[in-house]
Amino acid sequence: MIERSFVMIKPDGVRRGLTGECIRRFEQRGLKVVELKMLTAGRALAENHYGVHRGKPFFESVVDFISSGPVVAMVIEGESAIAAIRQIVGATRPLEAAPGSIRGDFALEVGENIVHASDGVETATQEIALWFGQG
Ligand code: DAT
Ligand code: MG
Repeated sequence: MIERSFVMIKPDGVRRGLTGECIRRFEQRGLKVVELKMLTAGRALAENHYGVHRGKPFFESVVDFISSGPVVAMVIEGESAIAAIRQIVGATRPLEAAPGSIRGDFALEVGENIVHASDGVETATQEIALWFGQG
């Protein structure tokens, strides 16, 4: 199935100059970037994006973090894109992320794990609408 995923280089990834490295890995796998923009998310957008985590102890810190500086927001398309991208990104906790994954290669802390990627078809649809609008 050809799928679309919402992918974002988080403020730590942008600050560390890892945007190109991340995009290279997605493209090298055969996936295609179909939308891309750089922006700094406001509080409302950040809270909406992480709405599923509202009430969890780390909610405030992830919202603060994601809105702390510029991010690169993308829609990436391809065969089984959602699972393929999660594989390229690696596990949420960098110490559990396989070497060779983005988080396994470049991150140490769960709070600064470089990239966000949609975790399913429904969340991808919601996140693409949230960040790029319906049109
Ligand atoms: P993922 O980004 O792999 O989809 P998630 O949706 O479970 O992970 O969590 C969203 C982000 O919130 C994650 O990238 C980093 C942060 N986070 C998750 N669990 C955390 C925790 N236990 N402590 C601090 N931050 C956490
Ligand atoms: Mg998630």
